[in-house]
Amino acid sequence: MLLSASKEASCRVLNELQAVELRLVSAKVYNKNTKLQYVRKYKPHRDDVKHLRILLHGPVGAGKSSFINSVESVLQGRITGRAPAEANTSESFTKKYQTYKIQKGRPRDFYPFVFNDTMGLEMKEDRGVHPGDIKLALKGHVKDGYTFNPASKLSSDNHYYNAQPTLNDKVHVLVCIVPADKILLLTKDDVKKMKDIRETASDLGIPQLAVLTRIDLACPLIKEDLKNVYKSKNLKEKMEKFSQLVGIPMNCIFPVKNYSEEIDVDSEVDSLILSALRRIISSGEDFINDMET
Ligand SMILES: Nc1nc2c(ncn2[C@@H]2O[C@H](COP(=O)(O)OP(=O)(O)OP(=O)(O)O)[C@@H](O)[C@H]2O)c(=O)[nH]1
Ligand SMILES: [Mg+2]
Repeated sequence: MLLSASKEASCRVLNELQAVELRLVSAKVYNKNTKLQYVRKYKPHRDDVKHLRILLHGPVGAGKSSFINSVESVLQGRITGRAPAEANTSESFTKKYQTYKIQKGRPRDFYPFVFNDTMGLEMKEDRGVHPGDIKLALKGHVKDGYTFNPASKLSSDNHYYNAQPTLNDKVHVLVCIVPADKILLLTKDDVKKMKDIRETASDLGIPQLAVLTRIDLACPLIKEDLKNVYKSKNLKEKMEKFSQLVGIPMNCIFPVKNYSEEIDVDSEVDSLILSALRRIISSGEDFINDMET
């Protein structure tokens, strides 16, 4: 009799626990769907803006190209890979300035935001993107297909120089992509280059955010389970360190795990990418609404 009463009690506790777990899972799904809906429904308020232009910059191998592929994978619900990404290169794999659009539904129907992929920042004089080119890109002066030349910035007589950029050619959000596992390896010069680009963006009033990639490689707890992202002290310390170095506030730094080796999309991976994307879009939208022309 006693035994069955305690059995009943433990069954009740188990059921309650399952109910709590179910509520947590549905809250998470709801949260992810809310972010997804925001992105799906987004349309620039201004009629003269066809799309938000999001410029990615950051160290070599940080995951810039992978981030574009990851956003596309989240929005298409399957792993895609148009922006070539490369494992283990000491030299930047991306050489060309390229705009990436993401298909929304039918062919030629695209999301009203585009990404510009750039070559990685590298300190050696003759390697890596010239910071002057990033500054020109911010103002819309660089045309698609331009091959970065680390030795010198794009000159105004070059075929790829856009002398009269429209509102759609200009950059509306600058995103610094940084690898969480290499924050401690950033040199003074790396930081100086990033700050310098940031200052130019600030002068133009362009909002700036940071995406911290490779969080799975930076913290074993996160590698074990991505749900640990907000529990990881290790990651928090790295975010704080980066925030101090470059001057980007903590609430403008988004940790993500890019799709790198997965063959299927995953809800936890999607959720972090969508948090970053939603904020990128809302910052860009605020900026274009404040712009005069
Ligand atoms: N595990 C893991 N690997 C990642 C992540 N993001 C990127 N990678 C890997 O890191 C490597 C470099 O990624 P890319 O996307 O090519 O980096 P990039 O910034 O475009 O590099 P460059 O074009 O060479 O400047 C690739 O092998 C990616 O698969 C991540 O979040 N987690
Ligand atoms: Mg790249």
